[in-house]
Amino acid sequence: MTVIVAATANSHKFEEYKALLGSEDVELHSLLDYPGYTAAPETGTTFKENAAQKALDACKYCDRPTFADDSGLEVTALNNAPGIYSARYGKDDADRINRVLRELEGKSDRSARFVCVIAIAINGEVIETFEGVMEGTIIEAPRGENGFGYDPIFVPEGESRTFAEMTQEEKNQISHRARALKKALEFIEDEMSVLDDEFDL
Ligand code: ITT
Repeated sequence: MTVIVAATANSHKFEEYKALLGSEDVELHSLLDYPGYTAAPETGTTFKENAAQKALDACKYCDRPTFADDSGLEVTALNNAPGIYSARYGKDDADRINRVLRELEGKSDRSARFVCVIAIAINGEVIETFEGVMEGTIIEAPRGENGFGYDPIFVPEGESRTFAEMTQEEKNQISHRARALKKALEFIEDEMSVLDDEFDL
């Protein structure tokens, strides 16, 4: 069975990937399986740059096909903040959520989107990146216990519940992460024979 590394130390992301990839013929490791590895600080200016850097660094260290996820929440009325700074917007999830709600006070446009970019690296090379987006709305106060991060204040388009009020399975049907992964899997399926020849997977 092929071992693939999900270059994330975020256990919530990893759980979502495990569920999404459950039927694929792969054994999924996360960075928590490589305790000697410390991810470098994120210095990119886009999700794509950060995802590529995370995938490349981890691929070189783990010597396995690797993918990384850089993701975050873009709020239209906040000039798309917190964006790539989503994980660094406060000291913990509650603090980050409160900051977004505070900054949105008095603003009528509450539209937002979650963005996820997945980068795939094989043999010390970034092969491709894939973006998934889920549009939605920021509500006035958090609702729900599931998920992680900004899920309790985000209602995806066409839904009345927040991501945190949905089961993981329901979130995984429509999330930015699932959308990016679907594109990545389609690419791998289309290019598998080329990748296999080139990289001897
Ligand atoms: P890794 O870099 O180790 O993967 P991280 O949490 O630092 O973990 P990012 O730099 O990509 O990852 O930051 C993503 C942040 O964006 C995450 O910590 C949440 O605050 C937010 N976020 C991303 N996807 C989310 C989701 O599905 N639901 C809620 N919040 C999410």
